[in-house]
Amino acid sequence: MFKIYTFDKINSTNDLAKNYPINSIIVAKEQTRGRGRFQRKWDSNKGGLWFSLVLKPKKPLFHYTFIASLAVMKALPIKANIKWPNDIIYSNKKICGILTESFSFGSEVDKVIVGIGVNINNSISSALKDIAISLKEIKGKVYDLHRLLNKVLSNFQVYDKLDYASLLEQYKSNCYLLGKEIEANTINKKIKGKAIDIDKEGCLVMETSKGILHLQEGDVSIL
Ligand code: BT5
Repeated sequence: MFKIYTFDKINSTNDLAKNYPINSIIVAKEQTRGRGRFQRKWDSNKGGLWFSLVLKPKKPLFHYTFIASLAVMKALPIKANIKWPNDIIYSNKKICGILTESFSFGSEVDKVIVGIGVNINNSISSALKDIAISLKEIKGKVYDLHRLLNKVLSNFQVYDKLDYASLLEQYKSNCYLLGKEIEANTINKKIKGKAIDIDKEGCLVMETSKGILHLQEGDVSIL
């Protein structure tokens, strides 16, 4: 039911996706302006899997990030974990990042764009070596991007059908932060504490010296 459009080199699949109908998949072999959250740069040279899904908004945005996280994690032939809110991690390094956005032309949100970037056969720049990893680096071989894409898309459809309670349960049981001492960097503060749960609104629940805290956004590292 998805229609796949592939491009050689574009700015960002999330940007191009805005102009495409619901159920389109925009794939780029290379992105010149791949984006992360807060307009951060996402390295997207050849060999990686860079794509966006155009979906009809049916649920809160963060549900799509949870669905995509599980879909990618289960499609990879390695034991990867989810790192709240939008990463897939292998041996403490990021192999995938997800950027979920909504677009409206009138007063209502009419498209959800789920952007997924997975390091597969691409080389990791020296600046990111300590925090990023590719599947090729882990397994020592090259993978078929089209096959992996299809696997992610079919997994996505499976997780999309789950009710939210089951989705959250699956997400939590694969989220490696839970039970660990962490430091969270949010837009305006740094917080240390123990990650204990993810609540119904998708917030990370932390136990801190000042009490229980529900974090809506942030970058988290394990202490
Ligand atoms: C993300 O942001 O992790 C979301 C990345 C989404 C990328 C996809 S690719 C297809 C679609 N089109 C787009 O333009 N974007 C989406 P965030 O959590 O803010 O993480 C960004 C940070 O990850 C950067 O500041 C770097 O530290 C690091 N980073 C950049 N490129 C990376 C890469 N290829 N692999 C791992 N880490 C990377």
